[in-house]
Amino acid sequence: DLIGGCTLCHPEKIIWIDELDMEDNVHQRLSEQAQDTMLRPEVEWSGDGIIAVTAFFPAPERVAEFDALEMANRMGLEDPEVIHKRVMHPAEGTLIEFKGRVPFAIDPAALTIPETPPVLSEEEIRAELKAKPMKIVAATVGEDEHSVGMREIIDIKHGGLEAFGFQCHYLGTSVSVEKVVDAAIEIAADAILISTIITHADVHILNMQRLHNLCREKGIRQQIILVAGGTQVHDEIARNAGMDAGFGRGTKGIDVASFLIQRRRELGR
Ligand code: B12
Repeated sequence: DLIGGCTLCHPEKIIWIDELDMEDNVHQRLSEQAQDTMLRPEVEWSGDGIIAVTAFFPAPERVAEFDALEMANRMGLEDPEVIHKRVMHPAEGTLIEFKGRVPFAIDPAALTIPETPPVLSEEEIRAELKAKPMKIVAATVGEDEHSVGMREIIDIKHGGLEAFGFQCHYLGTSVSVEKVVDAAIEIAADAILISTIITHADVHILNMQRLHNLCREKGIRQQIILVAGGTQVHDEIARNAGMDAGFGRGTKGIDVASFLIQRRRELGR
């Protein structure tokens, strides 16, 4: 702390370079912004309202460029401009980045922001599992070969459930829902975790419903915690499809571990 804190912690230490334009300069913009509680995106300067969009067009460079500008107009962006273009393989098309200003600002105070689910500390999870172990059965279901996400959630090397002391039985990829339920019954699992990434014909929803219904038919639904995850899965659609919870992109092992522990407490086990 030789310099007494950085300019991120103490912005008053920043010495702004004076600009020549009396109407449009850093001081002017910052003082205007200080009064403003509305939120705008930014690209060039603080709260300038500009967004940058990346889009791929299956078209040659020039067509893609003008297509992007037309799209920006129809999106209601002001002063649209293409800022980057890259022809991929000519048979594929062109990657375009464009920017433009959104003609509105959002009042953050008027937003409805749901609470983030509580995350327990690693120590608390480990201690609870040591006192009362928990077994889970996991698989990617149906014809789903996307195993990376599921492995991230359970593997010890990714800080997954194994790292906290959960006993994980990973059955592999493209496993039928029936097989998953049978395995859970065989080892008296506390929870079933399925990964369902592909969404063609809403197969991810059908997989979740099938799991819930099968557990009911086999008489284990009351005792078992059902969790689904995947790129297009989120908590609401998973609960509507009969799961106890659903997890999407960016989920970490500790999020799922926290949920499982808290759900078991709620169930009074
Ligand atoms: C790698 C990949 C593949 C690899 C998979 C290899 C493997 N062993 O996993 C291969 C080449 C096999 C493949 C094949 C196909 N793929 Co693919 N694939 C991908 C890709 C590029 C990355 C997926 C990935 O690993 N992400 C990284 C992980 C960490 O993220 P994640 O999967 O989202 O997982 C996180 C969360 O979702 C969540 N989560 C996931 N599962 C679970 C489970 C639980 C219980 C919990 C709690 C949380 C959780 O936590 C994870 C960690 O944060 C995606 C595109 C993308 N960027 O997502 C397409 C993608 C998923 N594939 C897609 C498609 C269409 C296919 C094919 C059908 C293509 C084809 N026509 O043949 C085939 C299907 C094959 C099959 N039978 O499954 C589409 C799916 C579209 C859709 N919504 O249905 C995607 C989105 C690409 C696209 N934009 O079109 N694919």
